[in-house]
Amino acid sequence: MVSVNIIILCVVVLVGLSWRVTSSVPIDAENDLKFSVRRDVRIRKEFTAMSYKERTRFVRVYKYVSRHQPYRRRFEYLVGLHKSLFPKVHVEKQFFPWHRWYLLQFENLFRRIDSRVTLPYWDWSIRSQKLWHIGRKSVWNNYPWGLGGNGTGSFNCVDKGPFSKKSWRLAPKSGGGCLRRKFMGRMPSVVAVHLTLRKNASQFKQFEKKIRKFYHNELHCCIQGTMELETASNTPEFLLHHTFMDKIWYDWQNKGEEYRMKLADNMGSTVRGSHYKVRQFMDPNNLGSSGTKLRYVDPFPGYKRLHATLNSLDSDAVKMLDSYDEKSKQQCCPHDPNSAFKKTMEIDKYRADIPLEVAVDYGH
Ligand SMILES: [Cu+2]
Repeated sequence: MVSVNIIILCVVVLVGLSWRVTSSVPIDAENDLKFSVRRDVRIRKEFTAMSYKERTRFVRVYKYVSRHQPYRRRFEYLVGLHKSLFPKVHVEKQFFPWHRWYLLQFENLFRRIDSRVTLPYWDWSIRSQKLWHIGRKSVWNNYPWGLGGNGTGSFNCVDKGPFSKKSWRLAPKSGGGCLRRKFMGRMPSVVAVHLTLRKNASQFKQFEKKIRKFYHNELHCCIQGTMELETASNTPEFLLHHTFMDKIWYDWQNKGEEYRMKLADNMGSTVRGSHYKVRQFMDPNNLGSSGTKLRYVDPFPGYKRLHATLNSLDSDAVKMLDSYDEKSKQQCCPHDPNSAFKKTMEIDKYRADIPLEVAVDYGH
């Protein structure tokens, strides 16, 4: 009789325990332990090459973390960090390593919910002509595996999809309110990215500048809205864009040993906002000296072959393959001081409008 009671007690305790585990971590808790051995290799894939299931998982975890404590506290801290360190981490000596560290912080946070999640990247260069295309497979759609689409109305609020103003909002630190987008322009193609990757180890400065000041800035400007602000890291597209910037650096680093640890500045300085040294976030095979490895999967199987083929042509011939003219004045980021000033005024107007909009739309 005693043993039957013990068995019943054990069953009750076990059921209770398993309920506790699944209820405290609502998404895929059982996989957290099962996949923990893979934690030290971060395989990042191109968003549109991922299955709908994988994409949905990312979107769900992103939304969960940004809305629920205790994860939300960390999420908002990271958003605030990008804002407060903004001028310091968008300079040559910090840009690459700092953002590599920063992306990893988000990834680590998401993996506390589901350890199968890694950050996706968006290779906008392979569809530079159809950047804002809304479709089942595109980044932009209203399915559970999409990031929604363009903003509408006078505030350019995203009003449909997983990040619609009804189902998701920005952190108070970012002014609260809806996610804003106002798509414009287009981006350079994979041919331009190829020419950037061609830069040799002694041309690090040019390589880095091209990515930071052109590719990086340009997409922020072309999406406009929330992506133009210092609180841009409050958007899912920020992660997809920056992970792509990191992937280009990764591809360049993998060209050879002499590329791996290239940085114009000394690598002994601190990765801002962390206790790491810059040199600890250079090597994709040993992030933070923790043994964690970074792996980017190409957007399609022939990607390396494409670059090898382009490599066999001289750069003038390659340039002719790209219809995007870097010297044209049609870029999204304003270059002449007048339009840059106008843009700043516009952004300030956005900022000023935020509290009103929060009050009108959400009632708190
Ligand atoms: Cu940034």
